[in-house]
Amino acid sequence: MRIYEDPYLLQQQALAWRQAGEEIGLVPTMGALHAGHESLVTRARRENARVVVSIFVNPLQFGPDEDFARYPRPFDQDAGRLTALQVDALFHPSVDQLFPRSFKSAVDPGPLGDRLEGQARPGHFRGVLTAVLKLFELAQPKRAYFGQKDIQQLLLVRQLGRDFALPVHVVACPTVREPDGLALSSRNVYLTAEQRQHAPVIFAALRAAEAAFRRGERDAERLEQLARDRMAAAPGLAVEYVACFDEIGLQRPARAAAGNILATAVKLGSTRLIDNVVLGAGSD
Ligand code: PAJ
Repeated sequence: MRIYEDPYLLQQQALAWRQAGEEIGLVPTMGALHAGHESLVTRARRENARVVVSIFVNPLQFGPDEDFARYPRPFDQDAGRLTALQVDALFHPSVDQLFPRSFKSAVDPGPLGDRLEGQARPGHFRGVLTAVLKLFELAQPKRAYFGQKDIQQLLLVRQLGRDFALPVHVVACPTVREPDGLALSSRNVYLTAEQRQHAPVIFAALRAAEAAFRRGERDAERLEQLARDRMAAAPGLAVEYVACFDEIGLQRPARAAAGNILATAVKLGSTRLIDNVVLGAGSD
């Protein structure tokens, strides 16, 4: 595995691979890699001649009061994991290399970027899409891999691809979980032992609402309330939102239907966690 810090060296390598007819799979990450990230990399390895993984804690997508400075950055450990997964190129630019002072443009995600996560985190998706578009241009992927766990991000990257006719197939990968259901996240390390003990209620609540859907409940608001009630019992957990929405307009459906998403954001102490399930796809 070769490590690239200079964006233009990575781009030259990517263009050379493409010219040689080798398809590139890209897995964008912010590092602190866990089995969720690894599942994306493993899939990319299976489906492409070349695999590029980026590790870049993107300052553009963090709010002023968020955890940019303290976001975990265990780079050597991450590089070791990626070597073992037979990644061809690890792209690890500095902030100045990717977004130098001369950088002025930004991708406007449009109205869907202001809903849900975007409402809670103003400017977040503008920062995400700006970084993702630049990563696409540098790594020249045929396929790019994104986790279902960040469902709104996945949908907005899909929209970016469609809107700008990007020649990239955006591949959605299922959420990888701990045995007790907690979705893997680089932010789980922030949880105290007690918070960690209560965190599985997030997925349990979503799954309970999803089970109600499969038993015939079609009132989207009632599904949301069911999940909220289930989480209310957990000490120290504050629900930011529970939202049932369709994959296209991110609007609450008049009647919930299979394929709709039930998503939540909660705070356990100062740690913000998100999760979601697809209605009609659950198991219990
Ligand atoms: P990061 O949070 O590091 O996540 C990188 C990718 O891993 C995302 O596509 C995310 O959805 C996926 N992922 C995270 N946890 C997962 C899990 N438990 N199961 C499956 N996939 C999971 O998302 C970002 O970084 C950034 O916003 C980025 C896209 C890199 C742009 O800066």
